[in-house]
This record gives sequence, structure tokens and C-alpha cells, in this order.
Amino acid sequence: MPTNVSPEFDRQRQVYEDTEDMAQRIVELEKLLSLAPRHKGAERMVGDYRKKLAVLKAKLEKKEEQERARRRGGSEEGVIRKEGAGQICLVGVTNSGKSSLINAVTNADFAVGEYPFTTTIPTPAMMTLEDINIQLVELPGIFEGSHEAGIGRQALSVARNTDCIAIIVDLSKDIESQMSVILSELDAARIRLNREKTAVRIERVGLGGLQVFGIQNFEGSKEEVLEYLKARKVSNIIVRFQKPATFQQLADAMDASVAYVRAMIVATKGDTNGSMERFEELESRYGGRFDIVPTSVARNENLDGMSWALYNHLDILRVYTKIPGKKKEDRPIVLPEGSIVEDAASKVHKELFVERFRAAVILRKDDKIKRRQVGLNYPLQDGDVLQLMTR
Ligand SMILES: Nc1nc2c(ncn2[C@@H]2O[C@H](COP(=O)(O)OP(=O)(O)OP(=O)(O)O)[C@@H](O)[C@H]2O)c(=O)[nH]1
Ligand SMILES: [Mg+2]
Repeated sequence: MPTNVSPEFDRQRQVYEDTEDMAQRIVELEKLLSLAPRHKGAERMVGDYRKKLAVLKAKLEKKEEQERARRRGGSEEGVIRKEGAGQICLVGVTNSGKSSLINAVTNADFAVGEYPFTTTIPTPAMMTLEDINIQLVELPGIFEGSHEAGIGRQALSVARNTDCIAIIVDLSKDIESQMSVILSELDAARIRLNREKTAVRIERVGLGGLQVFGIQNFEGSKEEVLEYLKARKVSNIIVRFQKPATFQQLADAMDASVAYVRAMIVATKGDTNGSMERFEELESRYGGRFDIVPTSVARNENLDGMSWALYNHLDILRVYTKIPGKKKEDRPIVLPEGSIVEDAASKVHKELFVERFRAAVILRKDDKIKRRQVGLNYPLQDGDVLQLMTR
């Protein structure tokens, strides 16, 4: 049916059809609709344009949402898949010796260079410590404004989701200029370091489903937590109740805009001139806030000490299961600190085990009571040997 339209409407229709930019297209379409004839014969055409407008608006919202997520660092791009018992990100200015350090404690062979930005993307390697593997990730050198630049933003989004940040400080160069750029860039990326352990720690992960640890610290039940997470359409997450926590504290912890990450300082190039004095300066300024470990790759000094310090900052514990009459398992179950027998049991056999659980016996070397019979709520310690008994 031919629709009688005004010449203004016709002109505007041409403008709308020629406009490519989505936001502008919406503006032009709204204007077009305001010029549309009101009579009955035009209803169908107006209806079609209204539908187009709704679709355009939905697309624009979606696009803006994705851009916001990218700015927040929530996109998949540049994310390193976590492997091993924990992940540690090395964050420092360029040339501070990050690759050399990783090469010294892993089988990796990262390029080492005197020139800046040898490492340009987040790069992982695996460090074996006794019976567990810890993933070390070198992030490209941090510089002023890196939280706004492409590679810097990508690096900081990895740092946001990591288990621990190792701040790398080069003892052959000025301390304060390194620390100030590192701390201010992390802060600008809304990453908070070593804040008092929060009651609830949230870790967003790529897979693994909904995992809840330390439920005895929560005022409600595990089912309640799972329902809440499902209602928020979260499909992969780790929730750790590290201290007595209320429902409100759980909700606050779910706010993704600020990340709380454990951190320590690794000082490198302890063999260079003036490194002693700079280490003392580092200690006096930052020793209160961070544990600081000096190293030298050139002299192969304190690399073991550094590795264990990193392990301690992961806040994890190792538990070895054992069948009565047999040797304990060689490979530990790794759990967050604060975990209880139930957490270990559900890692062994998922739900089934918890249901059939009768009792557990914990064997501790340095304990007065060598064999402790305990229930599902009993807190675990690093090195515990655990016998689980089922009905
Ligand atoms: N004297 C001394 N020099 C070191 C030590 N560790 C690393 N270096 C030197 O420091 C320079 C930079 O080392 P890298 O390991 O490439 O540093 P990086 O932090 O990975 O650097 P980018 O990836 O380029 O940001 C190289 O010339 C190394 O030889 C050390 O323990 N002592
Ligand atoms: Mg490097």
C-alpha cells in the first residue's frame, strides 16, 4: 500500500539509511519516526521502524557492555589458563630480571635481554616445588600509564585474577621510581595488595563450576550460597570463606570492580654495586607492608628461599589421603587455607563421599595426638595425612 509521506520524511529516510554508526543510526531513526505520518495507512510502516529501533538499541547496549567489560579487563583475550596448585604473577618494570628469575627456577627458556620489553605478552612457566607445581607468569614490564595501554591493560587483567603478585624490584636501580610506578599502576587498575585478609575471597575462573571452601565460616548453608551464585548467573567461581562471614559480606565480595590480591616483593640482582644499600632502603620503606626476599640469579643466591616464600603467599595447604595399612598418596590434594575435612572429602569423590562419610582420621607428625579422629567440619593443616572412612 503506498504510504503518503512528506518530503521531510523522505529526506530523513535517506539520511537514516546512509548512516553507518550505530549510535547515530538510532538518533536518525528516532527523528524519522517523529516525522512519520500519523494516519492509519502508515501504521504498519511505523511499526516496522519501531521494531528496528528496539533491535538497534539492544545491539548498542550489548556492544557498550562488551566494551565496558573489556575496559574492566574482563575479556578473555590475554587470559592465561591457570594450571598447577596456584598462580603467581611477576610484576615489575622492564629489565628488572623477571625472565632470568623464571628461567632459574623452572625448565623455561625465556629470552633475556639488556634491551627493554624483551617479554611482550604474559608468559607462563611451571615451577615444581617438592610435590606440587606452581605456575609463574611473567607480565610485560609495567610503565607509567600502562593500565591504559593495550598490552599493559592485558597484563593487569591477568594480575587481577591471579593468586599472588610478586613485585620484582631491581636492586641495581633506583628503588623509589620502580615502586611508585608499580604501585600506582596496580592501584589504577583497581588491584589492592595485601589488604587485611577479607572474610570472603572470590576468584573468577574459566572452568571448574561453583566451588565453595570453608563453609563453616559462613552464617548460612552451602545450598544458600549455590542458589545465590546461580541466580547471579555465575557458572564458574571459587568462593573462600576465610573468616566468619555474613551474607552481606558475600554480596560485597562479588563486586568485581576491585580485586584484592596477596603480594610480596622479590628483589633481584643482589650481586650488583650498591644493591645492599638499596635493599636496606626497600626494607625500611616497604618492609611493613610486604615480605621482601633478596635474590641474585647471577650468583644463584636465595632462589630456593624465594620459591618457598612464594608458596607461603599462596595461602594453600597440602593434604595427603591414605588408605589404612597402606602408604600415603604421593600427590597431595591442594586446598585453600582454612579448608575443612569436608573440602578434602568432596575433592576426592565429589558429593558421594560426603554423603557416605563416617569419620576421618588425621595423622600429624608434630602433633601431641598422633591420630585424631575428626568430623567433616575439622580444619586442616598443611601436610596433614587424612584417612577417610565411609559407611
Ligand atoms: N647482575 C645481574 N644481572 C641480572 C640478573 N638477573 C638478570 N640480569 C640482567 O638483567 C637484564 C634483564 O633481564 P631479563 O631477565 O630479560 O629482565 P626482564 O624483567 O624479563 O625484562 P623484560 O622482559 O625486557 O621486561 C639482562 O641483561 C640480564 O642479564 C642478576 O641476578 N644479576
Ligand atoms: Mg622478560
